[in-house]
Amino acid sequence: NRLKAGPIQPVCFPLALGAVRAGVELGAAALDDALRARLIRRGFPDLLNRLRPAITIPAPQAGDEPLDGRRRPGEAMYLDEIAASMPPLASAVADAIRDGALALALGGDHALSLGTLAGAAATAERLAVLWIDAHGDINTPETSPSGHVHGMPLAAALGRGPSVLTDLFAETPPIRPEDTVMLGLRDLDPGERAWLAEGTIHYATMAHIDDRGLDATIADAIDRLRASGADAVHVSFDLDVLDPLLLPGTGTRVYGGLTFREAARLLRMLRDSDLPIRSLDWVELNPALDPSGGSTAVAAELLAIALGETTD
Ligand code: 6HN
Ligand code: MN
Ligand code: MN
Ligand code: MN
Repeated sequence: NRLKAGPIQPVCFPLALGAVRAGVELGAAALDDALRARLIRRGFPDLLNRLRPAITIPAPQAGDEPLDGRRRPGEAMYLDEIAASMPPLASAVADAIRDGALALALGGDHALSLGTLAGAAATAERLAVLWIDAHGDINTPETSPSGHVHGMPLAAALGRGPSVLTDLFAETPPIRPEDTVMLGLRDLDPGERAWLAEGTIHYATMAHIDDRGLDATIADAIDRLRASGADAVHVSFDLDVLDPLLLPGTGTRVYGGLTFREAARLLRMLRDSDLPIRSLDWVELNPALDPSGGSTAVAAELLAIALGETTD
């Protein structure tokens, strides 16, 4: 489990086209800076020493057109630009993993997981996925209410969606729905609910977490990922899984999310588990939506905990 020990390679990918919302591209550098500043300030030199200098992969920009939410029905906005930007990100992630590091993708919006999942899958025989998010991100252009590609990356990784996205996984071993676990869901679109009702993807909504209890739900998820037989696990952490009262600086806020202590507990359990976690996404921070800076601080503090900062 590379969360706890060994080198960490931050890969910044300042993408906003998947969310179609300006400001989320600022999250990548803000997170890298805030994480390092926190570790210096709080005195965690060992963790700071694990952090390699960040690599920044260029992300496509909107160009002359203003970023806005308009689209034609069935269209996925900026689909070709986003798809074309993913191979360099996938390569950077695969290189970091092959080099023995934790690949830490800092976003940017969640469409970047198209690249990180492709990169992680390329280095594994069988990749399992833990998706921690208020949303399912298993839309296709047909089921998406928004046309925003950040609601589609997991679908494409699992083989559903436009070929320009699913082709990103053409050369990798397939990522299987039965090796996928989702946590924290509370805003699902009709097409996403229909897919989950097929019963193959393992998922826990916030209501399930409340009914079964957080610890038991997390233990179930870890057991499931371990039992999959996968030789590598990718964790994708969408900051909107946190309650918006805690983290308002994200574009698709949904009430009823994780508290700081619940998220810290989840991350400590993952960090201290025996899962072969080799890559991590930390996405959807939009510093422009929280001028107080509090969202960036919360996002950096939880990331530090995920990577082993401890006051135990
Ligand atoms: N994210 N399900 C909504 C959509 O537009 O497809 C929201 C997606 C949010 C995506 O937060 O990564
Ligand atoms: Mn989300
Ligand atoms: Mn199963
Ligand atoms: Mn997401």
